[in-house]
Amino acid sequence: MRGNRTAVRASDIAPELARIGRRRFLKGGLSLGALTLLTGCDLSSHSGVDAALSTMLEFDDMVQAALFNPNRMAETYPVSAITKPFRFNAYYPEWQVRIVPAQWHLDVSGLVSDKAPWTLENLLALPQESQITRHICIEGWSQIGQWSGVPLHVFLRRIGADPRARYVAFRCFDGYSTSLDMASALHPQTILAIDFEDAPLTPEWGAPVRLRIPTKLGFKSAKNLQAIEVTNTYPGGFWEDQGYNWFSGS
Ligand SMILES: Nc1nc2c(c(=O)[nH]1)N[C@H]1C(S)=C(S)[C@@H](COP(=O)(O)O)O[C@H]1N2
Ligand SMILES: [Mo]
Repeated sequence: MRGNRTAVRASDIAPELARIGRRRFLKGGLSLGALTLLTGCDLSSHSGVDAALSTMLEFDDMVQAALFNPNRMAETYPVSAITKPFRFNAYYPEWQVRIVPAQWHLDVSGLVSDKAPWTLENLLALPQESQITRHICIEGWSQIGQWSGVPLHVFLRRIGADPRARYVAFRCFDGYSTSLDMASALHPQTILAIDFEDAPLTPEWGAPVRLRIPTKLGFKSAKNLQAIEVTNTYPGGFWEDQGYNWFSGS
């Protein structure tokens, strides 16, 4: 991140602006680029938001740097930047968080040569990587966290996934789902996270394994994974099926 833009967060934006952005984003199926351009236009015609304009423009830059370009790396941060306390989000309240099923394993299906399910132990035996990145929720807030786990490209190669397949779909044991294009799935910062701040993920943060993809909006970072499928059939997802922009990152 450049200079004074480091401090800009989605949460700095007036709720009013965030609402405009979200509405357009949801209803229009816009890319993030188009969304921010349009919210920029909206800003100038919307009364009472002039003071927030420069913040919003900087937010555009932050989002550009973090999300727009799938070939670029998302910004990484020092340990001191980690957000405390970390914010929980799901389509249900925190008290409804489901515990990890006994006999948990990660199912693998579709265009892969090895469909054997994975235990946590098997995943921990693969190369691990740690990253401190910003998680940006479409609701208009962001936070910096530290996740460690197996780079998804390592896992996909290990199971013999067809890299020419279009999609990688994720299903979670809380009923959630999402999907990625193959290029984003293979991005070096896309990981199957197992640890959160150097301790095993707890159920609310996605135990035992969650997707963590800093080049996309937060809803793509599926928690509590149950199954991964490599496919050419558009998989959609929980929020995608309700109108969230599918790509949500560039
Ligand atoms: N399984 C599952 N994963 C999920 C969700 C969910 O409801 N269920 N919500 C998504 C959304 S919208 C966000 S912002 C992040 C929140 O992650 P956090 O609780 O670690 O902050 O999880 C994402 N992954
Ligand atoms: Mo989110």
